[in-house]
Amino acid sequence: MKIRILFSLLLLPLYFSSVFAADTKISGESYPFYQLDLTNNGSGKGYNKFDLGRVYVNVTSKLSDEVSIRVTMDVDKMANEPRDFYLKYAYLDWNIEKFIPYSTLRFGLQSTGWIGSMEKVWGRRYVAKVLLDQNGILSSADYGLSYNINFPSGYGNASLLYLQGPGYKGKEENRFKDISAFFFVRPLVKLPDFAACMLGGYYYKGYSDKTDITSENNKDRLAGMATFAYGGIFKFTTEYFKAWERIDPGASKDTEKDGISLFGEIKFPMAKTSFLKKIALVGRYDLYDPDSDTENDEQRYILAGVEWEVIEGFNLMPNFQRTKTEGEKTKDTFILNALFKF
Ligand SMILES: [Ca+2]
Ligand SMILES: [Ca+2]
Repeated sequence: MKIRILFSLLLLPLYFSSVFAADTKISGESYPFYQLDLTNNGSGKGYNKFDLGRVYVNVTSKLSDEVSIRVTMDVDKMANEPRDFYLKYAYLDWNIEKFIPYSTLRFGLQSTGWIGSMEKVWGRRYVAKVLLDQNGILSSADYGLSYNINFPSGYGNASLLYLQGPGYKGKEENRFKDISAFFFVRPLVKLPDFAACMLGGYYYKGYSDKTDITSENNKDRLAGMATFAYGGIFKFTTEYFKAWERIDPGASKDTEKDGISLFGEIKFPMAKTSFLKKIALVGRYDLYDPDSDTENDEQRYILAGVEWEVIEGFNLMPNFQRTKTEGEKTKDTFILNALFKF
């Protein structure tokens, strides 16, 4: 008996320290690529480079069944200087299911929601940003507070956010805060072949990030999406957004922007060879209008490629990308994108 008590006492500090340490995990992703320009528009025909689209390092720690913390470091695009890590996320999740069913509160520097969710649907952030991120319509992360619901049985999720506005790379210059809400539903989640079908909607009521603004200096966004998927064979998504903004103090009217992104993939789960099972044919078409009052300024973006999941955590995707702004020359690029994920 004495031995057993002594043994327990000896184990006690070990037990506590291991509970604390064992639930801290490190993960990350890096997006290396090789790019070759095929046209003179841009850096010139034949220009080529090796680069990294992004590097993320995540540290997550579960303090208890209710409380967890995440810190994510990020590295930005290549410039003529060392590539420094900077902060992307630093937040605490507090699961409050005991008080309100299916609910979690999140405090700190966090995802603004829509872009991160659309990245999961697109599934290839290592190849290209999603529509609202690519065109700088929204920051993907910001400081604030959010209330998040996970519907039971995988039917979807919804969030309500109270955010600073300038995003994770910016600084607050005014007294205004932004409010945003979004939802995603998977109505057919119980039918295995159609489980990935989904619908989503997003609203962002925001204000300009400049100083000396009034409540007229809005930065509002509305977005919606729909995915149709069948049997792990094909998955097609359409995303649309509209934005109204009056960024400069003294501006007399809103600038209206809108855009649409169509993308899809075809896979071969029925294939005889294991190689074909890991291949996806991927295509995407975006159309973005930065100002509805200006004619002939629309931007088109086309992507076509073949993705090979070599092993889980290592993908290769050779692809062709075309960008074309109305009235300007076409820019064509061949890119070999890779995903390293751990
Ligand atoms: Ca603000
Ligand atoms: Ca236009």
